[in-house]
Amino acid sequence: MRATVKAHTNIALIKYWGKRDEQLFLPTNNSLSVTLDKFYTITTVEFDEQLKSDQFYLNEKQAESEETEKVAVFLDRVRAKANQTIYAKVTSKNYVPTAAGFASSASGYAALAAAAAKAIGLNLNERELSQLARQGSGSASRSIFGGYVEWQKGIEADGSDCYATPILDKDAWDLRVLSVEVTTKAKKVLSREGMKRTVETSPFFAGWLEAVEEDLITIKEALQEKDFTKLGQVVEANALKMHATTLGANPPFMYWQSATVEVMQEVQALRERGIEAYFTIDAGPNVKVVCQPKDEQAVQDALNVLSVVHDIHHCRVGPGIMYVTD
Ligand code: 2P0
Repeated sequence: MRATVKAHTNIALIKYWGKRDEQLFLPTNNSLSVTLDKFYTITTVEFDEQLKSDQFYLNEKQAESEETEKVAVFLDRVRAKANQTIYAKVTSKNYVPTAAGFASSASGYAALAAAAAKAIGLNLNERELSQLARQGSGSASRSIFGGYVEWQKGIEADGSDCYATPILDKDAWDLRVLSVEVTTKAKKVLSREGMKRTVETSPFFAGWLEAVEEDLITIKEALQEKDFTKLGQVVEANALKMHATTLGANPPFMYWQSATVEVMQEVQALRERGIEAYFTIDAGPNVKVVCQPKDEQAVQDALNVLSVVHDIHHCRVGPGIMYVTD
C-alpha cells in the first residue's frame, strides 16, 4: 500500500482566477497552462494499519499541524472513494524554489493525488486523477499532464465535468519560460484569499470573465498555428487583465512591486529592440517571461542587468506525472 509519484509544477498562460464552488474547487473560467520541467515534487504515500492518524513529512521535517490537517482532509477524500479508513504516512520533497513564486501546491497535490490513489488501490485514469488533484488545489488539476494543458471549468454542480485535458504534447512546441525572481518587500495576499475577494467585491470581475473566453480562443489558435506572436500577446494581456481585477476589489490589493514593473517594462523594451518576449505574473511579485529558444540568451542578458533581479531560473516544457519505483 505504498506508491511514489513525481509531478511538475505549471504556469498558467491563461489564468485561473475565481471559484464558483470553494469546497469542490470549481473555477469560474477555463484556464490554460504549460507544465515546466525544472520544478517538481516527489511524494510517497504509505497506508499503514498501525497508524492512529495521518503523518506528513515535508522536505525531511514533520510538517506543521495546519499543513498536515490539509493533507489529512485530502486523504479523507481518497479514503472515502476507496471505502477505507486506514491512515497514511506522506513524505514529500519539493524541488520548487518558493522564493521564485511558484505555487508548490500544483505539483504537490498532483503528486499526492496520484500517489495516494495508487497506494490505496484505486485504479484512476488521468482525468479522474485531475479531478482528485483539483480538490487539493485548483492548479494541481493541470499538473497531472505534461505539455500544454486546459482545465475545463465544467457546468455541473458536483464537478463531474471539471478536469484538465492535454491540448498539445510537450515536444510539439519548444518554448522557454524564464522565472525571474525579484527583490521583495511586502507580504502577499494568498491567491486563495485574493481570488475570493475579487469574485465577491471587484466590479471588474465580470469584465474578466467576458474577456477570458476570447483569450482562450486566441491562445488555442496560437497553439494550433504555433504562432508565437499571437500566443505571447494574449498571454501578457491575460495576465494584465487578471491583475486589473485586484485593483477593483474591496479592500483593493496588488501583487506587483516596483521591481515587478521594472521587469515588465524591460520585457516590453526588449520587444522594441526586436527580441520577442512576453511576461506573465501570478499571485506574487515575480515575473515569468516566455520566449523562443533562439532568444533565451538575449532575454537573460537583458534581465540580468537589472539590479532588482535576484535570480533567473530557466524552464522548458515539462512532462506529466510519473510513477517512481522505490
Ligand atoms: C493559475 N493561480 O492559474 C492562477 C493564476 C494564481 C494566479 O492557481 O485555492 O493555489 O488552491 O485552488 O491553485 C494559484 O492558486 O489556488 C493559481 P487554490 P491555487 O495558476
